[in-house]
Amino acid sequence: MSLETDRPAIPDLQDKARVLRRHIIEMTTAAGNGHPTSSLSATEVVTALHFGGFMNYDASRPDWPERDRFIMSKGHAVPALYAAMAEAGYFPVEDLLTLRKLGSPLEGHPNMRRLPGIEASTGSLGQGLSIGLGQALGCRMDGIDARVYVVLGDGEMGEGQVWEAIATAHKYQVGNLTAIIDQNGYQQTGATADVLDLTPFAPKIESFGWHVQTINGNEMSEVVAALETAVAITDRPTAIVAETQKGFGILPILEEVGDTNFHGQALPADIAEKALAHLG
Ligand SMILES: Cc1ncc(C[n+]2csc(CCOP(=O)(O)OP(=O)(O)O)c2C)c(N)n1
Ligand SMILES: [Mg+2]
Repeated sequence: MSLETDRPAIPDLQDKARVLRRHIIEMTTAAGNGHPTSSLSATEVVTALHFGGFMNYDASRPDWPERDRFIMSKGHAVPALYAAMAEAGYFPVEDLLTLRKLGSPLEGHPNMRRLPGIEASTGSLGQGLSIGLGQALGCRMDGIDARVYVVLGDGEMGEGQVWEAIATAHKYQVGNLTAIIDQNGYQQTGATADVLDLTPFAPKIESFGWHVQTINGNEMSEVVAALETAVAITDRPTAIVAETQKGFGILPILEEVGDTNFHGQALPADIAEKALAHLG
């Protein structure tokens, strides 16, 4: 998928996001483990990047030097990425159901040594933006015109290393790096506001010299518009603060269950069935 002239219509991207959401629920429920709600909040962003004509990649050549890079820094949300990779043709869609199974390269957190197309092994939060910064600088040094996209969690933003990367990206005026913060309001143990409230993110990141936009990250048209703005900026790093909802797409089901964070657990089979029916 490449070239912005190929950009699909918003309803088509919304349909693709629904396909990814179904995969996310099915694979985590089959695994009996995983982070469906963390994956669901980031689904519009992952969908727009992979299928909206933003990322230039070739699934048959995962190591193609000219490719754009995607890093899921909040590595536990990798089911969203696996779903996109399967739909993009990196591996068969049926393999999604091997998530977290012994021997499968679809580990609970992304492993670049085992699954071609994974750009960084993440899961220990806070490291992905530094890795992405290194890759963006590497591309620049090699004369490769590629962009690096990094998705971070709002809880993850409490890691000091993220802010070191933000400062350093400004120092080198890294214009081919885009960070997307999935501000879903929760982290592992509760509301991000209660654990460590760093909102609003935009003025803080802006003060480091970045270009920052704040959007509704579950509204596909806003995600596409923000990415269009970001890719047009090449003289400094860009961030998109994506205000999202954890578990977006199946919120009424989570409300019924009585847990709208529902962190780090798969939906039991009967609830997953309801969630899939709700998604349509
Ligand atoms: C360095 C580190 N500390 C703690 C954890 C455990 N952990 C896994 S997910 C998570 C919450 C992350 O919250 P957020 O970044 O907001 O992501 P969300 O699940 O809300 O998308 C934590 C603390 C970890 N993976 N890495
Ligand atoms: Mg969060």
